Amino acid sequence: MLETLKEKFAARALPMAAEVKEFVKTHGNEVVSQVTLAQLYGGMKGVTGLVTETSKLDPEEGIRFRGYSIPELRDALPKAPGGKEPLPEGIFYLMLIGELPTAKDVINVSNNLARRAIVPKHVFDMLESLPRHTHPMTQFSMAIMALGTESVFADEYKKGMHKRDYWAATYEDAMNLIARLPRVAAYIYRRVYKNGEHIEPDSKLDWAGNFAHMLGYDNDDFKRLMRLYMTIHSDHEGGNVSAHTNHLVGSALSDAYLSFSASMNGLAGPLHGLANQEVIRWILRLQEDLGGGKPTKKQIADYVHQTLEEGKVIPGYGHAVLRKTDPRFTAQWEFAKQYIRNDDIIDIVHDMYDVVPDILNSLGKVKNPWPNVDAHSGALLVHYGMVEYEFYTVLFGVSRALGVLASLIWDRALGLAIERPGSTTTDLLKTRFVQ
Ligand code: CMX
Repeated sequence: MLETLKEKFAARALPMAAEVKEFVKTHGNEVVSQVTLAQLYGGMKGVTGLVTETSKLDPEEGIRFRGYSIPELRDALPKAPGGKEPLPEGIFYLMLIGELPTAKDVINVSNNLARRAIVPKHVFDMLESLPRHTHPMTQFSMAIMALGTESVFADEYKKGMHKRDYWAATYEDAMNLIARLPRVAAYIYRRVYKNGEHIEPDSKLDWAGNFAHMLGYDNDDFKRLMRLYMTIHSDHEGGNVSAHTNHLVGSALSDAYLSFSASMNGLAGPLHGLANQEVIRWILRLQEDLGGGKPTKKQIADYVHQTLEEGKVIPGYGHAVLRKTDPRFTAQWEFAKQYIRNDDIIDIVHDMYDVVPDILNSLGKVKNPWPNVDAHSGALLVHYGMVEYEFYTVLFGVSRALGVLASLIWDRALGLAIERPGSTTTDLLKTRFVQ
């Protein structure tokens, strides 16, 4: 009989939980990382303070999911029939199980998600009660909270579940949530921008293909883009704001809906996921200021200087960990090369790559002058007609669910403790270090 995903996970994670317990018992006093005073004030960057099994970020090379880089995964993960881009169900399987899936494994995940994809009516009713101009990320986060009425974990906890069963209830919540998010996100998009003309799901399509369909973009290239987009945005190790928030809130045994909604509130910040809308807003304003058309590199450089003089950041550039061009940026550039010709906004994104890093370097303080994932994604969406940039972070959020919810299941299986770092005060630090 075919092993289900849940059984496969249990077969892998439960023995590992026992190993980890032993590992901590034997090596618990080893020092992993030290903290300087500057790091206390500087967002703890460079301090290894978390365990996240699903992916690991290297500052020079970028993200690896269970050891596989993005170019390797574009090759190795199963594709939709006739397609060239990986199916995101595959990266979810990889992050959860730790091994590359077969095509059959991916179909099983796809079918499993399709069966779970029913969104209760009260979620749509709640969305309808909000003003249409409510930011899509706020609507998204609130809809996730409304979906929480269905939490298996909260229900079982109330009934007195044993802690060895936490992971299984979290698995159910995570799968239900991943299954339902595209429907909720598409509903928000169609409600806000398409006169509430909603599109029924097509359960024969894969998870990302169906998402594209419900958004109202049925052409094959957009479906390809969604598969790539949902794959590359899914995870970025554990310390970024959305992943860390999900883990932190989840560590209090808040269910997956509470944790993931909190995670999305972090993603909605302009220094994190909202940067994808800010990039397009920045480019559109530049075009508008110049009276339309394509700016020269000199005009782009002038606008970059002006933005910096106004005390703002250049969205899509820089990173807290990466020190090279983000491979997620490169994957999108390659997609553009493969599928798109003659597009002004994409040309501007590419021209910015020639202009921005030197200017940021010249400031002498920016640690990474290179583009991140958000520098490119909006331009691809605009190309296919999705110009409503305030929606972009919702797409990022749907994808991010794959990584952070796979991690939450692992957190529960490994029995990770409530997170509670210590804090201190400036006075105490001064007393200690200033003579
Ligand atoms: N434009 C202008 N200044 C920048 C900059 C940028 N793109 N990136 C960094 N800097 C500045 C910082 O604001 C900081 O200035 P102050 O010392 O005056 O406060 C200085 O350079 C040092 O910052 P850093 O150590 O290089 O960067 P951080 O780790 O503090 O911040 C990040 C990282 C991503 C928040 C920052 O690079 C930034 O604001 N980028 C623009 C927003 C963006 O694209 N965010 C998306 C990141 C990817 C994602 O999470 O989705």
